[in-house]
Amino acid sequence: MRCEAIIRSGTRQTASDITNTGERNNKMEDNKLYDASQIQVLEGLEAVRKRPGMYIGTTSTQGLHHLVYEIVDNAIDEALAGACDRIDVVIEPGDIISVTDNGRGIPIDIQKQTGKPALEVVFTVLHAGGKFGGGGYKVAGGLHGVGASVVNALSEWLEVFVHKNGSIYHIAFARGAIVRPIEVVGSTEKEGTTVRFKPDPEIFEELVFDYDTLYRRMREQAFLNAGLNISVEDRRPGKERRDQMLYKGGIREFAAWLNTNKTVLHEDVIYLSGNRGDSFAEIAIQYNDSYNETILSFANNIHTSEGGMHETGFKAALTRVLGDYGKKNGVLKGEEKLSGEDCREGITVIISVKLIDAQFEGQTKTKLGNSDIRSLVDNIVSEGLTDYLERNPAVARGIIEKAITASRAREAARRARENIRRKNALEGLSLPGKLADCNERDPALTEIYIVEGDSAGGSAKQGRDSRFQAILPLWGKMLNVEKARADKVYGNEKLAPVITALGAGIGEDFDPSKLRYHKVIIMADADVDGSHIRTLLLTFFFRFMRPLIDGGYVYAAQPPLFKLERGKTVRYAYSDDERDRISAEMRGEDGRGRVEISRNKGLGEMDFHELWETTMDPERRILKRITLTDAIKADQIFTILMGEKVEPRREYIEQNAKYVSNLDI
Ligand code: TSJ
Repeated sequence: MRCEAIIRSGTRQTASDITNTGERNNKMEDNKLYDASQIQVLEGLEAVRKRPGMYIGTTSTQGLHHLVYEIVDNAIDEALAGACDRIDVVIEPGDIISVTDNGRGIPIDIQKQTGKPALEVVFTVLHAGGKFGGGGYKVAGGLHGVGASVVNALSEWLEVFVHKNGSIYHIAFARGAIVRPIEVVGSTEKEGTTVRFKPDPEIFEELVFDYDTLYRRMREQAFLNAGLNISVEDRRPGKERRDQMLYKGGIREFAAWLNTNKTVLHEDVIYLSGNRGDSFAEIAIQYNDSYNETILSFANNIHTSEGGMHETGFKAALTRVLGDYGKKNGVLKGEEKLSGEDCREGITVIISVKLIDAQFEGQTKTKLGNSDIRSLVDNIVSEGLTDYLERNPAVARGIIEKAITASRAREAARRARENIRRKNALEGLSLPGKLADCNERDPALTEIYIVEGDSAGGSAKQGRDSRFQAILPLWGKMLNVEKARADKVYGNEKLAPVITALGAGIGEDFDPSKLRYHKVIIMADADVDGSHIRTLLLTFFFRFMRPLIDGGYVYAAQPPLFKLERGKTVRYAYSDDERDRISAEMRGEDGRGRVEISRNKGLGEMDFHELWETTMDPERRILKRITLTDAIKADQIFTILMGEKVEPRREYIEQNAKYVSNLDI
């Protein structure tokens, strides 16, 4: 497949050579021709080795994995042509990759234009990616649309076995140059292609493949290509693993899989598809009862994370279809209207389009620019979804009611925000009663400790430096943010004081320049309850005050794990290692006597002096800055812990039983 394009660019090179060398049939001239193109080949691949970044983006671990995608994409092209139905990817010992398909085998016959076997041309002629002619859809080959020759140029060695016409053909290269020309090495009844390669340590900073990275990518490709059997196997010693993926339902199964652990509004995944000319689009939709929207879109099997015309067409049609349905069936009253966001609350959608000549735009070239795809997807969804809703009134009612509830909740949230704004304007900022504020007014110099429990709150208030440290104790019932819409969050007795104390608003209104403190420190015990409150706050910040996390304003205080006493000397340790080191130090002072070591019982049981010394004094404390990754992790744990599904919760607790001793949920 890919070699059609390669051969075509080879044609172009040869054509100019022909004008230079004159008569084509002359044997000597033919050799010259061969030499000339050979030189071009080497120059081409040398360019790849000189500037690998231009061809694969980066020589980091990401670039390393990109090599595998390039090869696999070629095998997927064969599957798209209907000529193969299985692809096996193996990480061999020594981080060698092998990719095998059961397609027709790369052609080995001599190309008239180049005088070389197609198999050789595929791996030695650098071709520009992107435009592929001929029948069928061509994957534009990962991020940059370049092919097998680039992988070859960047491999210490690469070899290919082609099973075809009853024979096994073999060819081998080193850093892009042929070291063994094509020869028959055996006989076979099968057909297919195997490519084995070892990435070049002269090029890549990192040579170790990550199984999960490859596995996830291959799983995605298996979802996108219904009926294609893909396996991934790790044969490195100690890492042995194998996964086999085959999704007969394709993107229907993709959508359902994304909704695992969620409560779905309708079991049946809505599947719509259609084509116009050479373009094909398919859409799979399944709503769940959450408030999140998950839209994954693809063009020619490439994830378009910046969206583009296919997503735009989908969103416009969805909003229109649900609005029309609501009006027609009298569920939308009077002036009531559904916004696009209302219609997408709780939706999980996969949009996959295949087209010739895909235009990738945007910052990371992951935004589909072909405008005719917008109307194609819009038409498919307009007609197909309207029809589906007519035929499935129960599903239709579930979806439309969810959108209407979303619309009303959004309106209520807007009013609640207005109220807070108006109240603040009238009364000035009325701070929560339990907040012990600091004296300093410059937010850049101040910090707020958010503390669970009144007793720890009391010690913190006594122990703090009130010039720049504020304390906010939390009390009241935990709110399940997973199940709560914005309007509930504003009024929640546990979270409302946090919102007012921080002073920067919430949701769309959140404005970090209004923050009253530039350090927001969560202080909780190192036990299960502590981790619960940390998870709650991080999830809350993640969902409703995202810039707070992105801006690096959030920290976790680290109370010491151990207290070490010897006579009148008291010291604290924050890790096992530190405990052992300090204990040895304390013993070493006069060689005799015991060091009393106690596990720290909790914030509430430290007196204010201890709390200041160990956890609050900027000179001595340890603060952990919370990153987006921490917050995402918290959010996922939260979904599992607070969501309605019992099974994933049980699984999570079982898996983490060794860390969590008395989880009470
Ligand atoms: F990337 C690659 F080129 F190295 C590569 C190509 C890697 C792997 C694993 C598979 C392939 C590949 C190419 N599998 N199958 C093909 N098929 C062809 O190249 C092919 C076969 C037959 C015909 C035909 O017209 O008969 C045409 C083509 C393009």
